[in-house]
Amino acid sequence: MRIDSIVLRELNIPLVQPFETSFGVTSDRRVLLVEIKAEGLTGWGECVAGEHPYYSEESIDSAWQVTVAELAPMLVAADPAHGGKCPGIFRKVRGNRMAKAALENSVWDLEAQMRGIPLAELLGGTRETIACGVSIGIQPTLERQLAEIEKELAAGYQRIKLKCRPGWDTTVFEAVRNRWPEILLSCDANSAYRLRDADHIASWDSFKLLMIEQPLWADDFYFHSMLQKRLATSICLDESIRNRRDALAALEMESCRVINIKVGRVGGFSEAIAVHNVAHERGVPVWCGGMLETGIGRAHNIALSSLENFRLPGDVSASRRYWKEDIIEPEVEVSPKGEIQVPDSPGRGFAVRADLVEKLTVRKEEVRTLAVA
Ligand code: OSB
Ligand code: MG
Repeated sequence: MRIDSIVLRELNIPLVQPFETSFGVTSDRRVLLVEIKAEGLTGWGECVAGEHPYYSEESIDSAWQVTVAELAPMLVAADPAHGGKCPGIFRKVRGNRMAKAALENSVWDLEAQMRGIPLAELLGGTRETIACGVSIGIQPTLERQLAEIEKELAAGYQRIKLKCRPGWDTTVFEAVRNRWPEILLSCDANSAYRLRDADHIASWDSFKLLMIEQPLWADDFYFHSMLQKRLATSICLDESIRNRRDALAALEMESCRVINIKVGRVGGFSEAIAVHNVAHERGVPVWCGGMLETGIGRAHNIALSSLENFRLPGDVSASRRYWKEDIIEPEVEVSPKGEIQVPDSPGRGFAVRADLVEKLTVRKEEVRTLAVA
């Protein structure tokens, strides 16, 4: 495809409510969007890097820099025919996976439009609906935590994930299990524990959690494998899995029994599909993680979640949980059964509200192609 321009934008948007994890609180999102114009069409991508390099090494500022200086010029020069070509095009640049994913995903988005097929179909997805869960941030009080869960269960969500850390764990799980003995319940520590906490973590087996997400270091497989041996509950890895090889290593070492796939964390749709496939071949379920995305990243997550091995409810929730007004139309809605309909129209299936995007933009930069004589 002949790329005419790549536009980067930073949008500032307040979350409907602050989101607290073991690594900090987010109240206002700084979102990096990329817009690729080619052959009269526009592909969109969202860079899921955070405001700070806390979840991973990347931040939206590092992603902006590497996109403008390295990745966007490489993409323009390569003239990609297919989203799957992007990992090869970007290979010289180490890491920076969230920056790469925003561009690669825009190319897939464009390609689906060019072919006139849904993005989900282009990715190889088969599901017509996807199962949804919610990730609930650490709350100021236990009462508030219970009230949040009650609200999300009433909305139909199929799985509740609680953010936890030392001091906000056992008491909370116990109160939740007493009130709701049967719900699908999981927790996510975002690396807040150490192997010396193994007995403490093993005591959660009595709560019948669906999984414990990323209890130990963000770059670890080995100690997770030691911990997994001491637990009845499955470990799910998030931060540790950067690519297909990591997934393979983690499964070979039995560091986890479930994998959270975030398309930004693994560098784009190609690698996300590869992680999905390697887990599928080994009978290990995956689910789609979230990074407090706007509608663009959310639409891409929905398409990805339509692949067969996304067998557990994801952190792909309704627009209204995050934003007063989302930047796509229609907004993402979750049915009373806790499902999202996978769009069957061409491309991402959600229109981008250009006026609103423009209004929320605080920084913009265009990478233009050199006119070829
Ligand atoms: O670890 O899954 C995580 C949000 C930001 C950074 C890391 C994580 C999360 C979430 C939120 O859990 C998921 C969502 O988008 O609702
Ligand atoms: Mg996580």
